This record gives sequence, C-alpha cells and structure tokens, in this order.
Amino acid sequence: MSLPLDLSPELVDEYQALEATDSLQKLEELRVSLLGKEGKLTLRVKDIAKVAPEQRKSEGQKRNQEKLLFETLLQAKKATLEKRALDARLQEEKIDLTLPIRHQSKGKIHPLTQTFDEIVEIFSQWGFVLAEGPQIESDDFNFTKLNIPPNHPARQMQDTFYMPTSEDGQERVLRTHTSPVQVRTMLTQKPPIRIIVPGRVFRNDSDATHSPQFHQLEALVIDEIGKVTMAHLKGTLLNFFRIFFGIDDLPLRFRPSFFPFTEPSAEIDIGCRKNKGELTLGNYGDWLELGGCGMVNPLVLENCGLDSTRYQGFAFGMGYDRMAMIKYGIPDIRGFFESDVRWLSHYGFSPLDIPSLAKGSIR
Ligand code: FA5
Repeated sequence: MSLPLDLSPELVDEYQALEATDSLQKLEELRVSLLGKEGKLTLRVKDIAKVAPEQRKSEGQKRNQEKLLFETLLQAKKATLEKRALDARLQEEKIDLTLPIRHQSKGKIHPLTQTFDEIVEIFSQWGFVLAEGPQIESDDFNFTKLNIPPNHPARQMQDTFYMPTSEDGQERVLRTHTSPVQVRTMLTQKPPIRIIVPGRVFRNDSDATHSPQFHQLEALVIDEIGKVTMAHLKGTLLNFFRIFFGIDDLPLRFRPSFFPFTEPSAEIDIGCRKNKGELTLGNYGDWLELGGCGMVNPLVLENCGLDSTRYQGFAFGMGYDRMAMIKYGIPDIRGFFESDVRWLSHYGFSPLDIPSLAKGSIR
C-alpha cells in the first residue's frame, strides 16, 4: 500500500502503523485508538465545529472520507491477517496419513452388570417384574417384619452394619439381604406378585469368597393358595440355573434349612465337582451352595397385610457375585469392588456381547 497523496499529514504515522501491523491483537488496539469513542478519527470528526467556518465544509468532507478510508483499510487488513492465521493453522494441522493409529482404550462391561443383565433377561421372559429398595433400610423391614424380632438369635445369622437412627427415631441398617424388598412389595401390592430383586447388600464379612458388599438375587411369587407351590419354586430355580450356566442336565438339590421368613426352608445347592481347587459344574455328585429359599412364612404375609388363609407363595435369595465367579472363572470376590482397570479389561465384556443370548439358550 502506498501513501495516499492527499492524506492529512497528522494521519501519516497511523497509516504507516496500520501498514506495519502484523497481528490481529495489535490491529484491534490500533482500531480502538483511531475509531473508538475517544479515537483520533472519531474526535477529528466531532471537533469539526472548532474549524474556521469557511473551511468547515471541505475539512468536514475530508475528515469523513479519511475516517471511511481507515475503516476500509482496517477491515481489509483484518481479513488478510485472519486468512494468514487460518492458513498457518491448516498448514500446522495437516493430517499425516502415514502416522500409525493411536491406541484407543475401549470401555468394558463389569461382570456383575453382565450377570445382572443375564438374570433380568431370563426372569423377564417368565413374567417377573424388576423391584428395588433402598440400601439403607429400616430395622423393621430388614428384620422385624421378616419374623426376626429384636434380640432374636436369628439376627446373628447376618453380621449387620448399623446406621445412626433416623430423625423420626427409626432404627436403620445397611440392608443385609434383599428380602426387605419382599416386605415393601407386599405392603404396596396385592397378589398375584411375581418380582425379582437383584441388588447390593452389606455384611461385616471379608475373605476370598465373602465381601462386606455383595449382591443378592431375590425372588418373590405370591398367589392364591394352591397356585404357587414348592414344586414351582424348585422348577423355577432348576430352569434358571440350567439356562444361566448353560448346562442342560445341571442337578439342583434342596437341603432342609431354617430362615425365619420361610417355612419350610431350604438351602439351594447345584451339582459340581471340586478337584484340587478347580470347580466344574454338572452332575458329578458334589454340591455347591448358592442361596436359600422356601415358602413364605404365613407370619410374614400377615405382617405385610396379606391374608395368610387366602395367599401363599415362595421366595428365594442367592448371592449372584458367586454365580458370576463360577460362570466366568473369577477366583476372588474382592476383585469385583477394587475398580482396577486391568482387572476389568481382563474379566469385562464388550458391550455387544450377551453370552446367554448369543448361545440361544434362553427358552
Ligand atoms: C439370606 O440372605 C436370605 N435372605 C435368603 C433367602 C431369601 C432365603 C428368601 C429364603 C427366602 P443367606 O444369609 O444364606 O440368606 O445368604 C444368601 C446367599 O448370599 C449365600 O448363600 C451366599 O451365596 C451369599 N452371601 C452371603 N454372605 C455373603 C458374603 N459376605 N459375600 C458374598 N456372598 C455372600
């Protein structure tokens, strides 16, 4: 750009400064100093009244034209500098197709989430509805309504974490099992009831097969007397285990037991072989305990407002961390809760991998 011949001498410095500007920031500073509220060109136009009246017209025109000239030059310079900056960036960010691919770590589904999904998949096909309850539970729902009164020795079966009493004076615990959701359901729904409750529970317990937090799968089925029997309980469990573990002749054994909330009660065992620390499921004569079950105690039905002369039903509860450990060969329960990404990348699942469905074993 060469100097316009008729440019007022007092603007020559600014003109040259504009020419020399090589950054957008400096250009903006120059713009403000010229065209801002107190800018030189703004004031020159404003101060036209101070010029002698006979020169005012021509001087006014000149000052306006010069202001316009600088506005145009500033805009043009801005466009040039912006284009230059963009070109430099494009040059810098040019994609190099010869570079090797950068490693991208993919997330994995936690084996407990996978197991949860498989359980829900199976039971939902049989018409069970998913139910939930709070992890901080009232002593009343966790124990008393389930026929485990205060100071009853049965409370010692479950090593409980006690919580501070709530503001309304309610004794509270970290739920030791998912069975309080039975109570919550019966208090709010009329039979027929058919629910499963997979959820986290807590006990003061820790070794390779016991963890202070673990997961239980609870089920409750209630209907009119005669419609839900112990045979249905056994059939449901047998079919569930066979589908879940993918073993068609997996045997199931009921071992007489005691739970205050079921009568009669049984421990649930499935067939296996234990050989030098290695566990294989199947019809081999050994047994592995997975949980407890029974027919809902009529006292529990009454505690929850159901007429025990009209309704009966079954319930079961088992640890599904153990089921996941067995199915997926995970040796130590504590790994589930340690949030170690290396562990997860080894034992985790790809989001699209649902083995029970992929094998077509849902019937
Ligand atoms: C119960 O918790 C009963 N509520 C089950 C039940 C429900 C019986 C409905 C009848 C009707 P139990 O305390 O045995 O029962 O626990 C059930 C299962 O939870 C155990 O068999 C075991 O698989 C699992 N379990 C118990 N404690 C732990 C622990 N600390 N870590 C991991 N799994 C555990």
